[in-house]
Amino acid sequence: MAEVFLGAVAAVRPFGAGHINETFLVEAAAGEYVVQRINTAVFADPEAVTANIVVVYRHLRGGVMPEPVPTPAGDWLVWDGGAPWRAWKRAPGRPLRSAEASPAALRAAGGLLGRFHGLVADLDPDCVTETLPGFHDPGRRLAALRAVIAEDPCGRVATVPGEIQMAEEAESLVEVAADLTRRVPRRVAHFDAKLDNILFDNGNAITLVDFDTLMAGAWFWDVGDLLRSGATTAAEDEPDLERVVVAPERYQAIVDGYRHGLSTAGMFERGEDEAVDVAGAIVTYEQAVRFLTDWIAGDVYYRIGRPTHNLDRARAQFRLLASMPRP
Ligand code: GN1
Ligand code: MG
Repeated sequence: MAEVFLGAVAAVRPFGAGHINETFLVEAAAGEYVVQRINTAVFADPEAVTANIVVVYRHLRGGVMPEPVPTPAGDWLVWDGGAPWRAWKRAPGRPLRSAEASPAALRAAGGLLGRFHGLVADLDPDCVTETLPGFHDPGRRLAALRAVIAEDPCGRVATVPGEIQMAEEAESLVEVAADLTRRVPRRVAHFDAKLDNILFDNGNAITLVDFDTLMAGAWFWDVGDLLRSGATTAAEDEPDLERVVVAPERYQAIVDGYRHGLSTAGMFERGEDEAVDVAGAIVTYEQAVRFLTDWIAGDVYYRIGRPTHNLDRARAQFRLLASMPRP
């Protein structure tokens, strides 16, 4: 498939750690490329996903985001084996695992996210399509959890009474998120701004990757995802729950970097400043609910690497929530 985009190809290997699409690193005559097979079970309208990416890429005029690569015929997507494929120039740098990221690196990551928001602040949110309706909506996610609990398709509800209780006990975050969502401006946002989606070079955060979820909505989802994934040294799926705790200096480094990045490149409007302080808790809660839902549903959404992967992920996110600053 890579040949359609790039001509002769020297080597192809699996790349990255995404849970949804399949990603490959491709060496071609002109350099290294990232070629991806888009999962249409999740992204039902890959043309719209692509259009969102192209509109934002053109607006940014280079920097912050890798360069999408069309085929020589000018197509962004090529269908093969029933799935759409696309290509990017490989951006320099690599993601840092949370345990490797110093507070200085986290400050840089926050700064990059803030700069990205500043750069898209003047882009009309109606330029991007809502490709995954209701994507960031803890109320909808909690409703989906309750529905799958009622159905219990794999008999797994009995394995997670404590986690279900935690999901219900933190329900107040649903209203906190809904209230903020009503008050803050609608923006262009990344919507998957976890640490894994930031490339570093020599401790500098240089590029954001994984723009499939570019949509219109509140910015706080992005800083919340960065806090969820970077404020602890533990991985998202850490089985040793003792390790899953927010380190205040890491949390603060992200918030400071983000505020600084935004203030140099853009600005906050109504409610956005206040939203930063609860964003980590909101996104951690939403993610915990999503992983728990997928565990009970029988691992139908996220790719898993071990049988209890979604259970481990859900437990880690609920544990993280316990030390995440919140109202
Ligand atoms: C998924 O595929 P990946 O790893 O980029 C998910 C995000 C979650 C993330 C958790 C479309 O992203 O929402 O936050 O896993 N993407 C989608 O790591 O659901
Ligand atoms: Mg993603």
